Amino acid sequence: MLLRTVTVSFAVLLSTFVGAASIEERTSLDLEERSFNLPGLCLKPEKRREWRSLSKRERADFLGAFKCMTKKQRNGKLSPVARPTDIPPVNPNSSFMDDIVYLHMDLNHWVHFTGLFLPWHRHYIHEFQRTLRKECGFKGTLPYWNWALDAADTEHSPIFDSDPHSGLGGWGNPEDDYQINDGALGDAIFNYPVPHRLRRRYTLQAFLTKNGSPFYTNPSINVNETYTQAEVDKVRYGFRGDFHGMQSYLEAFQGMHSAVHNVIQGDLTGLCPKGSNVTVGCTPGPKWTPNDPFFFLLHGMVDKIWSDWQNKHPENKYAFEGGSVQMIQNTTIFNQYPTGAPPNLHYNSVVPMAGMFPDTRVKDVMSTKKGKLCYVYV
Ligand SMILES: [Cu+2]
Repeated sequence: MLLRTVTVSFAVLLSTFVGAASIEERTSLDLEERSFNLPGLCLKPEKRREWRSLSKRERADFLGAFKCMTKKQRNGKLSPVARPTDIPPVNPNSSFMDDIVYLHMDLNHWVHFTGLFLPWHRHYIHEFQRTLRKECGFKGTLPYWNWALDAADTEHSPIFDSDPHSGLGGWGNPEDDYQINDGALGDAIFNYPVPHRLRRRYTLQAFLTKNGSPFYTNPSINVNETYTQAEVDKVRYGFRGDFHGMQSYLEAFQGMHSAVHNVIQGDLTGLCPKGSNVTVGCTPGPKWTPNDPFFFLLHGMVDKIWSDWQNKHPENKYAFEGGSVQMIQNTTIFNQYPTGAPPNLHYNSVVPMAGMFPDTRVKDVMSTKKGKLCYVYV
């Protein structure tokens, strides 16, 4: 018992230094692995597979469960914690899925461009999978989208499939606010920021649409230049021991994560539906992006890249650092703190889920094969 107390205190002490640790110190944090002491054995990890390697039936299972969530009653557990002023209030006439989306809206400023980005989205999509199973009978495992396969010609990728049961649907109708009307979710209603159907608009020069924002220093590039296989490999095989560098590159305004959100536009990039604007509770941003099932496939890929990186070198495995305060007021301050300003996060920092899912701690999601997580990407 005494030994356990000492180990835990040591872990806490050690973890408080993570933010400012040098590479040598970070490497020494591998020691922490031994004190994680997570319950549960992961002998048979689940396999998360690329969308196209799923059978038609497996795709329909995922999309059917997703659709079921959009029709299911709220469970009453949503309890916003960050309460930013730039999102609409909770809509009592919304769905269980809408509450899961609201959770992402509520925590937008805490989980993007901070050290929580990777751990939070790992936990979020894992809990979403668990909820799909529990609430809507999902039998499978969360799929991911290897966007590099589609970098050359995203517009015509077979992943945009119209099948009413197994298809993710295609691009939206320009005459109708780019709302889609095909695929398994073509008629699903999403209530944030205002009730609407999913919208998608293929946009190769999406950075040009940012209205001269100084965060887009090279706005005329085609977004697909950033999510090629070579770019993906640069992240997962580079940045040895450098969590901060790896996350900064992956999450950059003109990096692959942002680019993939932006090439699809519409809900996935957080645009306001037609007819809504600031006066009816809509300011655009990475808020209701989980409306689109592509969000979960896309973040599966982000998580896979992190996982591949973690498995590449021993010093990557438990590397973690980052601040808790998003700094996107201007480019100068952002360039200083692309993954958040102090107070710094550490292994024991809370990964909040606003009542919808259980909160967890960073250390609980540092490995995909420890504690409550037990999966690999294939
Ligand atoms: Cu997000």
